[in-house]
Amino acid sequence: MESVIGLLRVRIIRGVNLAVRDTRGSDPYVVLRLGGQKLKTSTIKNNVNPEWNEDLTLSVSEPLQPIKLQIFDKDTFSSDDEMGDAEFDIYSFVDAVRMDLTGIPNGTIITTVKPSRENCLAVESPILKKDGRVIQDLVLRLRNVESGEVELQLSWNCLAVESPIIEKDGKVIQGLILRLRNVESGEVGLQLSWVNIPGAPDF
Ligand SMILES: [Ca+2]
Ligand SMILES: [Ca+2]
Repeated sequence: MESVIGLLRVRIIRGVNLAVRDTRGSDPYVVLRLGGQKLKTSTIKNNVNPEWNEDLTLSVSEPLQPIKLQIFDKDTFSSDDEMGDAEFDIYSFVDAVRMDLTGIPNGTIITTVKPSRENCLAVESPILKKDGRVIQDLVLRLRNVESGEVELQLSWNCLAVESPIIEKDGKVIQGLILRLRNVESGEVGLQLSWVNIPGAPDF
């Protein structure tokens, strides 16, 4: 039985020295997979050192599974070319998220994941407290390709419990309980709903 424990924000920062899959460059985009979820970034044209700075949000369940990353070269008249892949786990990150970090100053490194044969890390990956939250910086070395690294940053959102989106009385409603940051305790419950304004354009 799976249970959702939170939402993981994966910031895809940049790719470095990615493989060439066209005559000159490549048009790279990143695909992330976790369980049945699949998310992708936009495509950056003709650049093997692309800067995406895009956030992709995955719903994380236990038992924890590894997150798979692939890069492709977008092609118009043929199927997209593979530019390597990598995977990473979030055990240490989730452990850090669950710690009580009250009183720990911003900038403190909570733990560091070291590169090994079992992971795709190119360099040591610090997990630290920053702006009252836990983040992890990762540099992944791509496999199954001649070159390329990808830089990512993980962070956890503030949901204290699962946030269901439901339909009630013909309206879509989302209930949220937010855990407050930068303070020793406190949660706030909110409910979002949508109101249609007569005469507003449909979208
Ligand atoms: Ca190509
Ligand atoms: Ca291409």
